[in-house]
Amino acid sequence: MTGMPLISDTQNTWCPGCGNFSIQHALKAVLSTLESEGISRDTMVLVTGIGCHAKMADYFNINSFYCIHGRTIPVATGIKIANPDLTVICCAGDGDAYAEGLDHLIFGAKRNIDITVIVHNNRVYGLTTGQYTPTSPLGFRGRSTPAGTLEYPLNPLEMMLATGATFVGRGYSRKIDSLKSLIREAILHRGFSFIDVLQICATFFDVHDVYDQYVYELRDHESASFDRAMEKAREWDYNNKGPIALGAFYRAKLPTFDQKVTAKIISLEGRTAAIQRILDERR
Ligand SMILES: Cc1ncc(C[n+]2csc(CCOP(=O)(O)OP(=O)(O)O)c2C)c(N)n1
Ligand code: SF4
Ligand SMILES: [Mg+2]
Repeated sequence: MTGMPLISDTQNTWCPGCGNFSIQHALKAVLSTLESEGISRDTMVLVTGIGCHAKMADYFNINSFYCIHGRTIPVATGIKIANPDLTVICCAGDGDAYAEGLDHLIFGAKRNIDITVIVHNNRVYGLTTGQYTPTSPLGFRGRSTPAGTLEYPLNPLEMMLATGATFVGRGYSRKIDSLKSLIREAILHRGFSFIDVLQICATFFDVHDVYDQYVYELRDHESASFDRAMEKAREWDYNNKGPIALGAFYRAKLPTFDQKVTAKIISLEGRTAAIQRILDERR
């Protein structure tokens, strides 16, 4: 695929004004820069869930795995362990990552597997036309909750910090420059990197006026401190209006799961020999 445009010619079916366009644009810019810096496109893999966000797999000319709902992380984990040289990126939805696939998200963070998870958090099930998700605010009126939800939302940043993610950030689909820097840093981070992107769903949950009013960029923040990161993560509860910090909340360097697996369980030489044996048996 090297040499082809990064964006495929597949017909794009996102609604006009959808925040997915911005995330696509930011990811494209980052991948293109990484390619020009020597990371071959052949070593990049994009794993997506199911939902509007998941069409990223169709819209990029890159190795991709369009998996079932909520399962980006186990698939990405398998890919990374099978070939630790790959750069593995997941684009998941909020329904995908925080509902259907929540257990996988937690275990990905707990293991510190070296993958990047970008959650297109539009706080709604977009593809299935507007049901509430774990990050929809209390009282959200959607297709499945016409009288409003009765539940408080999850705070995904707090959860990711608590479960062991070594890079935790938040972006916003209308702040593309900071989103680009965040995505780049997350991809280059060794370990489980997680970005919650506040993504506008123009059709079912367009709260850009609220976000535009409350977002601000983190400055002079001690991102090496777990306690400071948790404090910042708790500043906004995904429900009430309040200051919404954007940027890298937490950065830590710890051994990764894939390093431990290759060091202790299957040596790279053993893996190559095993792959060769399987190939020989099939001939
Ligand atoms: C196991 C399973 N459960 C439910 C569905 C139906 N389904 C498809 S997309 C979707 C919601 C997607 O929401 P989200 O992950 O937030 O993505 P978005 O469309 O908002 O990008 C659901 C429930 C499915 N395809 N598979
Ligand atoms: S339904 Fe929402 S998330 Fe899906 S394409 Fe339309 S605007 Fe985007
Ligand atoms: Mg969604």
